[in-house]
Amino acid sequence: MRPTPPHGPPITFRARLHDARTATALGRWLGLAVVVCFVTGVLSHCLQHPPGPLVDRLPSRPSWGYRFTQGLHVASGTAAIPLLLAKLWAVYPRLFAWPPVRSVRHAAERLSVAVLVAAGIFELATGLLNTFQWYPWPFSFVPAHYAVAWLLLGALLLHIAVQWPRIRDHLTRRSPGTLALPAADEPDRRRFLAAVAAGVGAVTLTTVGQSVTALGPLNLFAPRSPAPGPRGLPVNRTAEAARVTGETLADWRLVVAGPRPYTLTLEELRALPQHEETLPLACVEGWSRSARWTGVRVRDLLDLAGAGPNARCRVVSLEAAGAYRVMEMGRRYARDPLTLLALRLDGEVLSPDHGYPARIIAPNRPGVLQTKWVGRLEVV
Ligand SMILES: Nc1nc2c(c(=O)[nH]1)N[C@H]1C(S)=C(S)[C@@H](COP(=O)(O)O)O[C@H]1N2
Ligand SMILES: [Mo]
Repeated sequence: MRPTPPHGPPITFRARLHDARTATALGRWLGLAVVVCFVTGVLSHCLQHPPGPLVDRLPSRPSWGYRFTQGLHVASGTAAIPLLLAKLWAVYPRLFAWPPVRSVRHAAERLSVAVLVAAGIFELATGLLNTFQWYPWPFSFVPAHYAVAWLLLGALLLHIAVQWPRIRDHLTRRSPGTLALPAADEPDRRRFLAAVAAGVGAVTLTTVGQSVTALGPLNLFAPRSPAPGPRGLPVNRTAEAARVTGETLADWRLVVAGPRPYTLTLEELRALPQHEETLPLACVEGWSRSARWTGVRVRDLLDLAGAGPNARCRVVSLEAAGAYRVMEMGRRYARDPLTLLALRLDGEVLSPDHGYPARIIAPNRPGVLQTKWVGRLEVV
């Protein structure tokens, strides 16, 4: 006698689940996730590495803009992982079709699918490992992830064009004649798609807490939140790693370069008008958290140095070396009253890991540009 499985009938392997209908149903969701991920990724790239003409045009509002779009970038990329796995499972028998090449057109089509699959796996794998700050490869993450994104988009558009007749049939709910497919979903297909949806829901709910504060308690798998730094705010690079020590800070002065250069001690900086703003720190790796920052407006500091209304600002950290030692902000960020040289976080003096004695916090900016351990501001 065969044992009865506890939860309904056993799921048997059916070739039907590998048909075009399943592939198209999954492709619709995977395509949506990839497009959202692509658009938010290009946006993030523009904010981090603004092309010349955009430097002074990038908006500093809404202040939560980058937090939202980068949260969406990481969430849509994470959701795409189970979708891509399901999609590959649905179509894999076709990847071994025989003969491998029937015509020039068929060869081109297969080549485009190969590029699509390879670029998709590359983007999701490098993106996921980046959220863990783990780089087990010889190339530089940002340029590679960005370049392959364009390759992926091109291959995706080509794939949609080639598959358009099937996609159209699916969307208009016509039964494709040549494939003799059932018009309606059978229970096994519905179960399969429901399982994929449950998988997507599960990975999303257990990671999105890294940027959606209300879902923080469910955040089981995202790398950042489980080990928050001082004052409940994660730290990517510690003062120790940046080699900013007591010695570096011994006679710290803020140097402001411009038409009327000056320097300030920490006491003098504390004596200037202080402003308090609630602004998020939104890391490109997906985590974000809002905090209350207190400090001096960068605008005021630049004006004291004789900056004009169109001045940009260059910020130099005390850190000896590192990709984020020098940062530039365009006019709109430099003039925004929310942009602070912060001295306090949630009411307390900054901890060394959060950038003591002074750090930048600006609205609608990637975390990598929120420079810590500031030693020098330059009017540009
Ligand atoms: N000088 C300097 N500033 C820096 C960094 C850095 O490596 N060096 N890391 C940045 C990154 S990637 C992020 S996400 C934020 C994190 O700020 P926190 O460590 O205070 O949470 O700081 C930014 N400021
Ligand atoms: Mo970051």
